[in-house]
Amino acid sequence: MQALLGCGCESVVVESPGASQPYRPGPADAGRASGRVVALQANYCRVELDAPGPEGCRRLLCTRRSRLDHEGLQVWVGDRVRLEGIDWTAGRAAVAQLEPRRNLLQRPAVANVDRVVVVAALAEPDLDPLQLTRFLVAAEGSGAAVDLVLGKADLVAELALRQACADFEAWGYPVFPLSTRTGLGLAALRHHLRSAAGITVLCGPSGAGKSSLLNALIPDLDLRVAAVSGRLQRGRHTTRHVELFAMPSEPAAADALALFPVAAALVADTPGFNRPELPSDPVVLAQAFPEIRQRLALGLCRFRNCRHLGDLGCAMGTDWPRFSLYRQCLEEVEAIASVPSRVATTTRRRTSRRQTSQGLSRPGREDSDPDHP
Ligand SMILES: Nc1nc2c(ncn2[C@@H]2O[C@H](COP(=O)(O)OP(=O)(O)OP(=O)(O)O)[C@@H](O)[C@H]2O)c(=O)[nH]1
Ligand SMILES: [Mg+2]
Ligand SMILES: [Zn+2]
Repeated sequence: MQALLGCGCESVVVESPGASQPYRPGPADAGRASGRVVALQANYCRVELDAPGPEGCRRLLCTRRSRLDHEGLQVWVGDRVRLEGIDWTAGRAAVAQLEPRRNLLQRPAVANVDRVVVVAALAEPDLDPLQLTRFLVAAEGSGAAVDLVLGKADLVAELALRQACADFEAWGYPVFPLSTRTGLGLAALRHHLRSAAGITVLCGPSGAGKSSLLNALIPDLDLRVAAVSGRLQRGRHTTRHVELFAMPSEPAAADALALFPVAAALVADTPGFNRPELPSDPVVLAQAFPEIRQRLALGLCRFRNCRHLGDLGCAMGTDWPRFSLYRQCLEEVEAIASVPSRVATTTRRRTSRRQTSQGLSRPGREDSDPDHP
C-alpha cells in the first residue's frame, strides 16, 4: 500500500505495512479521506493524507468524534485513521474511525511501530546501564525490532568507544556508534533506517541527542535542541511532543521511483524521560532480555517457574554480562507484585492518574517527565 506523506520538508511515497487499503473516496464520499496521525497537539491530531486533497492539501488538523471516546478508543501518533467532515478551505476535519493497529509502544506512545532505536549518550549525561536496560526492556514490549545508538562518540576516547560497542553488542543488540558533531556512524544508521519501510521510534533519556540525530539524518529539518545542564549534565526536556518525520529515499532509489516504488521510513522524535516502567510480569521481563531468549532457545531451565537467577537447574547461570542488571529489575518487579492487591491497585491508579496528567492517556500532552518535573 502506498500513501503520500510530507514531513514539512519533503514528500515521499510511503508503504504502510500491515495497514488496510487506503480509503479512496468516491463521488458519494465528498468530505471524507484517510491518512496517518503524525502529531498530537492538545485536543487535535495532525493527519497526513493518503492522497492529496484540493490544491495539493496534504495535512489536516483534526478533532476526534466523541463516539471514539465513548468506545474507549485513544488515537496515537502512528495510527491510521478515516476522516469525515472535511473543510478543505480551513484545513480541518474530524477523525471518524480508527483502523486496527498492529502494536503500541506505551511510552513514548506510538502506534504501528516497526523499529525502536534507543539513543544513549556515551557522555553528557553519563551512560547509566540500568537506565539503558529499562529503555531496552520497554522497547521490547512493543514487539518491534530494537537497535541501540551510542551517541556523542566524539566525547570518548577511541579505545573506550570500541569497548562500549563490544560490551553492548554482548547484550544482543545491533549497536550504532554515532556522533552528530563528527558525522561518525551517520551514513550507516541512515542506510539501516532506510532499509525497511515503516515507523522507527527514537527514544531515550532527555539530552541523549535524539533531536540532533534527526536533524542530522533529514536535510532541512530544524528541530529544537538544547545543551545539557547541571552537575549531572541532565537534558532539559526540550522536545515536548511525539512527531513523525519522513526519511528521504536514497537518491538512486528516488530515480527509480516511478517503476519500483520505494518504501520510505518514518522516524518519530520523542520527548526524553528518565525512568521507563518495567513490565509487571516477571515472565515478560525475562523475555525482554535477548540473552535469556537466546539461551532458552538452546535448552530450557529445569523448573517452569525458574526466575533465571542461576539457581539449581537454571539454564542461564550467572555468568552473563547483564546478570546483575536483570536481577535488579526482577527484584523491583517482584517487590511490586508482592504488594497486597488493594495497595497495588491504588499504586496503579496513582500511576495512571499521574500519566493522565502527563497526557499519556490523552493525546497531545506527552510533555512532562515524572522524574524531572
Ligand atoms: N558532543 C556532542 N554533543 C551532541 C551530539 N549530539 C547532540 N549533542 C548535544 O546534546 C545536547 C542535547 O541534544 P538534543 O538533541 O536536544 O537531545 P534530546 O535527546 O533531543 O533531548 P530531549 O528533547 O530533551 O529529550 C545538545 O546540546 C546537542 O548539541 C554529539 O554527537 N556530540
Ligand atoms: Mg529532543
Ligand atoms: Zn532459569
